[in-house]
Amino acid sequence: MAYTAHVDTFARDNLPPRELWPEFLFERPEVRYPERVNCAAELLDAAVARGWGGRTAIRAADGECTYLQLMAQANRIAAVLVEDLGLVPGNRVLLRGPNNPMMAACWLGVVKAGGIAVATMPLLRAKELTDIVTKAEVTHALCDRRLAADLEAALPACPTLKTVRYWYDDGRDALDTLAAAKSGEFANCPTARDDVALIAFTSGTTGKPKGTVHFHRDVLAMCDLFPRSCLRVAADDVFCGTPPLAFTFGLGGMLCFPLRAGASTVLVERLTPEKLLETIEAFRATVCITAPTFYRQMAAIAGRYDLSSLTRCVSAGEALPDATRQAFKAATGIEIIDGIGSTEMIHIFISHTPETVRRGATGYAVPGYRATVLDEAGNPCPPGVVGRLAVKGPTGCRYLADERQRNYVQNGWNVTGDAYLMDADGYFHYQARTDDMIISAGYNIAGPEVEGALLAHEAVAECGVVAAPDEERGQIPKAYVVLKPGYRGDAALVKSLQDFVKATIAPYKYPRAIEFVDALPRTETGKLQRFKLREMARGPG
Ligand code: 3UK
Repeated sequence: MAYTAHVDTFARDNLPPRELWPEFLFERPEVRYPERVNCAAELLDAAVARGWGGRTAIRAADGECTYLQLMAQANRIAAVLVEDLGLVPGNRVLLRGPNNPMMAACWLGVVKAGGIAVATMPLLRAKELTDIVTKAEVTHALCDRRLAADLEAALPACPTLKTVRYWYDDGRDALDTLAAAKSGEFANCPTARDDVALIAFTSGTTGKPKGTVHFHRDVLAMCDLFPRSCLRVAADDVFCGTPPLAFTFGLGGMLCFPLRAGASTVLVERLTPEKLLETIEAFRATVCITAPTFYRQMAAIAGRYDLSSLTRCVSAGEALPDATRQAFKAATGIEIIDGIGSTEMIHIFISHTPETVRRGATGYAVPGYRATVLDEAGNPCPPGVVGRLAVKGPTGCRYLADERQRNYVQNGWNVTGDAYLMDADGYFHYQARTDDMIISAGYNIAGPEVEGALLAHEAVAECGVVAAPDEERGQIPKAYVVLKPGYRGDAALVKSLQDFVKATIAPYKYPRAIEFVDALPRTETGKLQRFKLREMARGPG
């Protein structure tokens, strides 16, 4: 039996059977970690030991804190969990809050104490919280006081969850009060590199949420590959952006990547494109992390802000249309770094540097990962042929007690559910989600390609293209279009948009139906909710 620091073995006991794990690659020296390692201690105590204690770790509207202060606060929270709240290593701790310094300190504190962080997004409601608590048998919860209502509403249906404490609260039992009584010193739980550090739930649109299990080594691996080879983080970087810490895109980009490099992160709640631009200007941020829709909206107004500090931008969560890349470059001079990641893989596995960008491609396999495109039989497709994207590397999919493990992991490959083609130079070109392909009169049409064409039209602010049922063709591509200010959605504009698409891509792909809308349905992480558009396209009944 391998060494573990976990006393509560629930998470380990509910890992998929070994034969259903993906193949892991630990060839690169960066991802060879000692057998005992605590990733939160690596991000804080090791940083302080390196002499970074006085550097700024977190910046926020109401002040900033150094690495030393953040470590002390995480230590106090860890001490509260272990000494006051009875946490034993391996217990699952629900975290619920927007991106703010306490949310970050709580994540680090839980992991230092050997707990398993189960972070949840602010918009989740009682029903969704109940599903997560039940599935992960969560025992403790730390929650921002302002988000108490939905958690309280979930509690009666959550028998395993016995201990809840609130932060940004001055009550006698509040986390802040309990933490203030602690010294700021804590003996980190000596976790194994293969002990579970977090369970991240997917923001899937159908079925029960899936819990993806990640080890201490996985957190370090996400920090040591993409951020070094593609983003090239430096110690004086100032990060800012939108993805929630509860989304692994945000956990990495908004917290772990900067800490791993001695850099700092700006944590701001509820950002809009305007507020993100203000934040970049006010904090002189050097790195921006957000989703394609934000870049598109920011491009239109970027001229009003001083963005001279900004040097790198990362886009992930959904495909970055080339029209958005070009608009943002024209407005700011910055070549966005696109990257595809997933909750299952924890972070980005295909990307590029600003210099190695290729228009229309997501990039190449991040060093440390291998990627391929598989046909229906599971064999690699030749270059130029569309198939299913498959990857392997030092991180990979392990669902918590879930039958769907067999869908994501096939023959050792992580199969992400995306249709891609690889070109002769090893660049990967996104087509669509495998199950989102529009099949019209026998032709396969990828909605994102039609969207890419529409986005280059001067009248289009945003759009989404999905399958609408059609008597004759089975399905047709239907576009939902948000217009820029000053344009009117009439029949003439429909015709002009259709002609525009026909002149840009293969004419059979043009949107045979177009509907103008005020906004598109999106998730908290900026993803277009295509299933909602498909429901609209099916019409009532
Ligand atoms: C899609 C992309 C094209 C793709 C994520 C970075 O998005 C993240 O995780 P999720 O589990 O979704 C994964 C799916 O989203 N996708 C993400 N990025 C891109 N499609 N181009 C992209 N650049 O369908 C993928 O399978 O929510 C992203 C880091 C961590 C993450 N968890």
